[in-house]
Amino acid sequence: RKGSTQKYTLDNEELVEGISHFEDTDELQPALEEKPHVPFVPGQNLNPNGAKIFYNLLRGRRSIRSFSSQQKPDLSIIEDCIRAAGTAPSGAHTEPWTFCVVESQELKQSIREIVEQEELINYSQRMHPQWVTDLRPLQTNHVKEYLTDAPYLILIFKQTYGVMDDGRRKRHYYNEISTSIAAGILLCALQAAGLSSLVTTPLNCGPALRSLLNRPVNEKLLILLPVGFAAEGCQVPDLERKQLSDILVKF
Ligand code: IYR
Repeated sequence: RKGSTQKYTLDNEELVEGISHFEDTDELQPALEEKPHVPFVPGQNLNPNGAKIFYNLLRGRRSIRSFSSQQKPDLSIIEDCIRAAGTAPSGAHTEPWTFCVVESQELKQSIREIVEQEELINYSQRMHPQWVTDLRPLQTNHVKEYLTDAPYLILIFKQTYGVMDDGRRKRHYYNEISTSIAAGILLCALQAAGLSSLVTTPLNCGPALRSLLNRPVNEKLLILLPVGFAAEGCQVPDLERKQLSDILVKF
């Protein structure tokens, strides 16, 4: 029965006050169709320096907040990056992600209005004073010019469940971590394509942005990612990254 309390469940199965989204029927269906197993073909890129080359690419990535509104990469490049993101592993291969690419200036303006309205309240009321203090080095505030300057906004939604052809809901295991991994691969692909981005998670804006884009209720906004080229004179904080010895523990 829909609405019954589930005994056995995972953290991320979207329980609303103990009420499951899923029908409690006897009928079980595999998330993945029965498929034959085939021999694994390892990647052909056997360059032992591959990881060093990859690191050298990624160490140059910076989050930027000042985008050129003049220069616009081809949409096909964005598509290639999202294709790469879609190779991410996911719980039971449910691929629980949707990437919305916005290039309409009008929509970007509407998104900016929604975000700035909430961010004004976030900065002045919702965020702990320590949080606002911690952000000072980043020189951020509620004004988000990048939302209308960046040529593309990619809104990454996690699908909290899927909907099958017959209308029944399908469990999307680990949908948040799966979509986050896909987002990480997207950042790498954008960097490889010479593009810059800014990972943002606008507090309290998810439902309004989801409605604006006419996305279904099973989709929850995870990341709003402006993408493009840095504006001339774009500055970034002079940050350093942790050393390998600070992040690696060997046993
Ligand atoms: N979402 C707000 C505040 C903010 C929070 C964190 I944590 C940052 O690393 C940066 C900003 C904003 O986008 O301004």
